[in-house]
Amino acid sequence: MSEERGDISGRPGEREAEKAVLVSVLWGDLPEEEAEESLSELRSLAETAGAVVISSIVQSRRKPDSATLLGKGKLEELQGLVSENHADLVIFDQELSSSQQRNLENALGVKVIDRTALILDIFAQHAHSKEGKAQVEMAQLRYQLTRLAGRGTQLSRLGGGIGTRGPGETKLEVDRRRINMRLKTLNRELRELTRVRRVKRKRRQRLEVPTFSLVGYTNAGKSSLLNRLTDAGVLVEDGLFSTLDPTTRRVVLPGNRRAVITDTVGFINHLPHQLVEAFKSTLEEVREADVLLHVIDASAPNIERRARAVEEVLDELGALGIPTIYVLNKVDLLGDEEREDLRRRFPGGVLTSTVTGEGLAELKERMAASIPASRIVRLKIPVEESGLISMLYRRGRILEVSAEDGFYRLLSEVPPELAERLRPFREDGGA
Ligand SMILES: Nc1nc2c(ncn2[C@@H]2O[C@H](COP(=O)(O)OP(=O)(O)OP(=O)(O)O)[C@@H](O)[C@H]2O)c(=O)[nH]1
Ligand SMILES: [Mg+2]
Repeated sequence: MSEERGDISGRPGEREAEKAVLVSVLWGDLPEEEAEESLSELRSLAETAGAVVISSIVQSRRKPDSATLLGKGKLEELQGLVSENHADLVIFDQELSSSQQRNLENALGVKVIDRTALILDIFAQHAHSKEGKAQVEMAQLRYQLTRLAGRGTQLSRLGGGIGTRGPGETKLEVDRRRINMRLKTLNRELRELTRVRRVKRKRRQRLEVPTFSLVGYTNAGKSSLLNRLTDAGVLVEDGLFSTLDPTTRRVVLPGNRRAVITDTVGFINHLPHQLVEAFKSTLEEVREADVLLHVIDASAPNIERRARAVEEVLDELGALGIPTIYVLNKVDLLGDEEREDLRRRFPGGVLTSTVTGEGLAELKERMAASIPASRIVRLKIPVEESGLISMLYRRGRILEVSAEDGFYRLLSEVPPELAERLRPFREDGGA
């Protein structure tokens, strides 16, 4: 993470990184390992948002305290930690109701946010396109609306920073009437942007270029993979949610098969549903793909659980039935035994590394094999149709060519959709 990113505060002049204490309250029978992993993920999220994590507290209870989530003793411990370390903010791994948040802020005298607000904040900082910004702002405002009751004064008393920042340099709206007005405007803007995106996609679909969509947990290496398979030059970063805006690039697969690959926003456990809702238009790209490349960070802990989290979001998007290639990435970080184990657990997967280039050729082969096979056609094309000839060179493979009185005779391997378009010129009956 760069110095600059750590400094973004949403308020000019405010340069100090915020000091945060993390809190996780467990109840029911959540496995300890899962809770620990969740807390370490919360730490990465907090750091991505620009905070410095100074301490964390875990409490197991039979059931959560309805007023403050934490029990009385732990709350006192937390008060101590906050005042000793001059913490600026407390981040809960579990969702807080607005009254719990208010009670906690009153007891602690600092800003208190939950995991959802933290993720929304990161999205707000990483949104660049007009569409991305509108989507994030919409998600944030919807989240604000559900917890506005009596919190307006707190927000201003406890200052700005993480949890109060909107996309760009604006501070989040806290007034219900103004939020509703803003939501109307955003809705209108997003509808128009969705329309434009659909038109573009339709154009691609008319050309019948097969589409691959990169999906996966955040930080799995989706953008790195896009960069290695094409020359996209998409931002790659060791932080969470670096990519929000979808990027689509052309790729040439073995056999000279043309396709496009789309990179998009990554997923995470407990991805705020407001975000999935607001990003529906961006995520339509995923639903419309012919094949999904599910990228998995094979060096991460508990990859099955992460894969499941991704599949839950895919399900929500109606994209679960799309043929999928599992891409087990970052294998440069694994030993031989771990690789073997991985092959057993994901029998159909391709092991890759965007660092060493391992597995990328195999992945391209697999991608080519996953789209409809090309056809061999015999053609007789008038020499004036030079456009067609050059298209054949671009999109297919010429196996034989000869010229005779004003015609070219060709034997060519072409993708199925092109075979269809060449029907009038075919000498093999066009079957
Ligand atoms: N060791 C290793 N690191 C990798 C590999 N691929 C990507 N990375 C690193 O993993 C981090 C995340 O890579 P990205 O390509 O930004 O991941 P992403 O899935 O696009 O992440 P988001 O857009 O944030 O969801 C970066 O620090 C990359 O350098 C790999 O094959 N091996
Ligand atoms: Mg990315």
